Amino acid sequence: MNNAQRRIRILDSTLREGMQHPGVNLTHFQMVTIAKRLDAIGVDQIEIHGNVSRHHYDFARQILGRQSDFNAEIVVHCRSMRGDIADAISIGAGNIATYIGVSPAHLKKLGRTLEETTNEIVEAIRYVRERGASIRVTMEDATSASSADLLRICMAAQNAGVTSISIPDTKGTMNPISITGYISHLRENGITVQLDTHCHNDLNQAVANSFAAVLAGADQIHTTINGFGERCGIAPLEVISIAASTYGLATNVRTELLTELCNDLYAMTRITPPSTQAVVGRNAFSNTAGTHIHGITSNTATYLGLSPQSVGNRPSLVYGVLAGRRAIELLLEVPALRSKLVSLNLPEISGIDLQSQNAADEIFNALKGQHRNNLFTITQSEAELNTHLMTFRESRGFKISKQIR
Ligand code: HCA
Ligand code: CU
Repeated sequence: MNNAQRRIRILDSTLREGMQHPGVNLTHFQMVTIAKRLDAIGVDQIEIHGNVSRHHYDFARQILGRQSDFNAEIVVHCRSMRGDIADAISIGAGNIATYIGVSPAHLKKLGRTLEETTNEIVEAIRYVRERGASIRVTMEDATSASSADLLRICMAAQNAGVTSISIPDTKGTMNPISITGYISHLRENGITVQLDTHCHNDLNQAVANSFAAVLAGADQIHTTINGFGERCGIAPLEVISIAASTYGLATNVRTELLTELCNDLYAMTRITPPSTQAVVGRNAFSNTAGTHIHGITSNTATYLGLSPQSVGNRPSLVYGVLAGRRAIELLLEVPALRSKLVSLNLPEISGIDLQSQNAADEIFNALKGQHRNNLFTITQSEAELNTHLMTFRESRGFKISKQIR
């Protein structure tokens, strides 16, 4: 499929799903800050809680009072109940998202039949439309219902005038093939309204499932910053947005602002960022093994498939027991890196004359004698690293090959 021109929409739910992440407690000031940053970064919709608590309701009132300051639409998430919907509309909500369980387990929990639930959905749509607002209906636990039941209930919602429908993988048990089956079945059988995908990450498939859903016909992906949310969270904004452009799908997201936004949310919540986090993590662009550093000193395209700069992150070279000779030669032959090495004042290599003929061998042996693999790290901006690599290649008389994209 050629997706070159296809644009997908992003709904960010950090201020709703993300608030359900253990340890995330933000003040109104912090929540407004996040909302503004999400708006500046270019998401299409920002989802918030309705009257789930006094704290959230007061925030909703505050943000809805300033909707004209936002390019993104503000969507208020609430139960499929008149009271909740009325409360949201009374403080200015123009976009309502109601959720109601449609799987056998959820119907049992609510003590309702599928037909009764369908009637409630239709009633909620009518109620919201009469009040001039738009309505998304979330078919909670959709991926545990049968495709046939899901189609029936979505068709009833579409006929009642729903604006969009969310098909969440509430328990995170889908894989790209099974979620494709659900979305394709809806699209092939007359569901034409906007479809949202909201994939939980319990099996680490949230990103893959979100793209599978989009390729099968969904229009909008739900994300949160850092993937925050219930249990293992949902698809992370930072990965979805850069992956979209890597896969040839357009979004409005200014990806170069992602790393800072993700780090700022960690700082606000005092949650420790995992070093392995994709795209924005500390190690997302670090190379450690001698073979890797050898690769990128020849051609950065060998081991870096994304540009750190495109997501606001920085590349780094981590030196330790696995550092190869080439990695050490790079340090010695590029003046800026050599002075960096000197300034580190490492006991492991103290006493080695860096100007001597066999300095590289001596450092190599000294590092090999260690067992740690993070004795020191050279972190650079992408431009600086590229310049260093070029200097190095030139000093060795290499043909200048490709830089980091
Ligand atoms: C919830 C459930 C939900 C809803 C998703 C959506 C889910 O926490 O209320 O509204 O699209 O995962 O099913 O987050
Ligand atoms: Cu969810």
